[in-house]
Amino acid sequence: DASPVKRALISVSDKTGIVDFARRLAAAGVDLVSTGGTARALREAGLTVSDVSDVTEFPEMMDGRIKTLHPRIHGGLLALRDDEGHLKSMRDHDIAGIELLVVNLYPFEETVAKGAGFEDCIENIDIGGPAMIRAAAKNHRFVGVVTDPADYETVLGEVEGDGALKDETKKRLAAKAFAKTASYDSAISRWFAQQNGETFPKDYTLAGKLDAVLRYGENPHQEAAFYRTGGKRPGVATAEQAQGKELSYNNLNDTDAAYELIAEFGTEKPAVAIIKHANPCGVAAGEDMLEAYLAALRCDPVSAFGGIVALNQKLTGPVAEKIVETFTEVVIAPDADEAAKQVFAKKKNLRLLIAGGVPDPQAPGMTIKPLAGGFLLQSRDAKITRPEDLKVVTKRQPTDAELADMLFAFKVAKHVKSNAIVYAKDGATVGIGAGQMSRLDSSRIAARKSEDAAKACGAGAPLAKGSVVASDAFFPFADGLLSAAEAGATAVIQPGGSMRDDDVINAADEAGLAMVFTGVRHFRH
Ligand code: 93A
Repeated sequence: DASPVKRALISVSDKTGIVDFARRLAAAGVDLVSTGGTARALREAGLTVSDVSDVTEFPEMMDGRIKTLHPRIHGGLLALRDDEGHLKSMRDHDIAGIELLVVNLYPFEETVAKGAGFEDCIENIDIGGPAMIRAAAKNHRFVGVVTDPADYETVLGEVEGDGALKDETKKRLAAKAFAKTASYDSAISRWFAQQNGETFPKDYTLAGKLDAVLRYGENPHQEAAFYRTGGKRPGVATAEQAQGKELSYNNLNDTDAAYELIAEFGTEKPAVAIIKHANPCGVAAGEDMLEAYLAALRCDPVSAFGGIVALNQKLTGPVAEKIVETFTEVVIAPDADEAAKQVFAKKKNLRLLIAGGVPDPQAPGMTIKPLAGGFLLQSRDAKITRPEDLKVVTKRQPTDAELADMLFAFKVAKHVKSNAIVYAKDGATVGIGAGQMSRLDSSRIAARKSEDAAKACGAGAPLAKGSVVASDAFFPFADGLLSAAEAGATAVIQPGGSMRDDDVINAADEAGLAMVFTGVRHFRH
């Protein structure tokens, strides 16, 4: 139904670009009708606009709560132009058709995000806007509905062309309009449930905005896309890509794991993580970023090939020079200096992400895991272990150096898939065992990795000699612990809480180990 656009109703909170858009509509012969603030803005720009209140013959009232909620407006949007009965109603009740609706809603989410009070948030729930959007979208055969300034240009192109909107355009705009009202209402419902103290409302709706259709998913035969949920957490979703190839599904997943891990270290002192398959293969923190990178790389240089590197401070030229010596897929940092950018510019494929900041590891948030027929929702693991949380359970007290390494290793273990075992020494991992079904296997793998690393860097003994070991959950038996001692660990950090804690503590005492309990478990799957 390519009927010409004769009348447009414009009612927008975000007035960006609206004057130019309206001016070109008017020039194409379209009559403009607007609500108070929008009409004012258009008039100030010299345009001729009718007021909605003149159309409805009702003033805008109740602080603007009632503006467009009127049969003259909704009839004009909803009437089927090929239905005799509808046309008769229009004539009988003096309802004129509206062929184009341009609306963007009261900024509810923005109001919540800036920390406004309850009443202010409530007032920013738009009622008339979504009602009109849904009416126009339902009647998309006859009405075009624009809810996104990004569509202004397409609409103008068609109206300035033959005066009408194409059917396929109206259909596309209608789908977008319903997505808009759905995500608007889902934000309100989640916020409202939260106000009532419900963390998990009866119905949970999640809305995202398509950021990119990816080339493929985890594997080439899977389709995939990346959606933004509007969260402001600095990281892979909000970072700017300064250079490099398009990010893949696995890149995005791994880079997220890398940056969330690096967030544990704040920004005060340099820290580096190298990630493969969403697990760290080397992590180091220290006084100097270049040394930290080299220490992280030393842990498992074989796995680091094709890895993701995350830094917690600005990437500089000398560090960039070292990174490009190993084939690397993605580098993410809060910032990068000119020298670093120049080094990377020579590696066209290398993706550089500038995140702007490092997220707060303690910030609340939710994580979602899909499963057949539903999804699991949980609050993110925002738990931090501090020195005062540690309980020494062995006869031997840990040394200061052991303590520092234990806290470091436990931070890393939190970001290793379970079962996680992490050996660390001098602020660097020296062996990581991830994702095994038995803790003993993770322990053995981590120990073997420390032997491989020693060979690779020409060290005389396995790097785990004289290290500390962290476990993401308690050792159920003494065997895992003893295998760590055998590998060269002198101190152990673990949550504790096993039925056989006494056996494990005795074994530690016999082996001369120092051991601390954190009381906190960090499973990650
Ligand atoms: O308070 S409302 O829910 N009641 C209405 O009848 C109504 N009609 C349009 N809000 C309503 N609107 C919204 O007003 C629009 O969705 C738009 O966001 C805003 C534009 O107001 P103004 O033109 O006065 O700036």
